[in-house]
Amino acid sequence: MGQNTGMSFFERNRQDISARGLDASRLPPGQYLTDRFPVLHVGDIPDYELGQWNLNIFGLVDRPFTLTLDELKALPSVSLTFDIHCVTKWSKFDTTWTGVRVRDLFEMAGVQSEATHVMEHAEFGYTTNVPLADITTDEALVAYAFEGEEITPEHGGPVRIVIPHLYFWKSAKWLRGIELIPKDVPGFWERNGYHMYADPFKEQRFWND
Ligand SMILES: Nc1nc2c(c(=O)[nH]1)N[C@H]1C(S)=C(S)[C@@H](COP(=O)(O)O)O[C@H]1N2
Ligand SMILES: [Mo]
Repeated sequence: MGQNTGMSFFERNRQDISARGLDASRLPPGQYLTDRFPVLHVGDIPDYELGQWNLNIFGLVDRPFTLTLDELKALPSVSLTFDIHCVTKWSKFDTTWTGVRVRDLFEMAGVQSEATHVMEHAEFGYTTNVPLADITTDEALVAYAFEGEEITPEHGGPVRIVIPHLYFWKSAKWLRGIELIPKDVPGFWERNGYHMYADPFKEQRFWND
């Protein structure tokens, strides 16, 4: 063994990051940096007709509401740049997303005091659970643009969630609803062995991590 340098793909990748003048501590343990943008999901990509998509904010809120895409885009928006980390071990630095802060939508809805978590609901029944505190950060967005362009269908367009500080399965593509709930309930991957919280810097990939 050890004919080569002895360095693994992951070690070499981490060294390349420093060689490029980037801060390698941005890369969580067990991850590698890619410049590509892999496409990852279960099932089909929805094919929306114009005007068909909408978003429901519901559950433990005083004023549940539904937004069309035009209504969402008319709300105050921000463009933010951050790193994303998929549990299948790829990370991508400096991705820029435009959208509405989730907490601004929640302010419109009036979140009730019993709400502690949310369930994100996406097309075809994909769900993922997140604590309320983690989806109401400065960075958590209901995003409708990536790098200044509409989000392509394979990356979750017209609208997806982006929560950069958790593994990327917590960022539902083809978002259709955000439900405020009174306790933590597992979503799709969480019922199938994936971690309830999913902090990439703690490598919370699976149930017992
Ligand atoms: N609706 C939906 N959203 C999803 C998924 C999915 O299967 N369905 N996969 C998740 C996973 S595991 C990842 S890594 C990211 C991938 O996003 P991307 O294809 O834009 O890279 O989407 C997340 N959001
Ligand atoms: Mo993922």
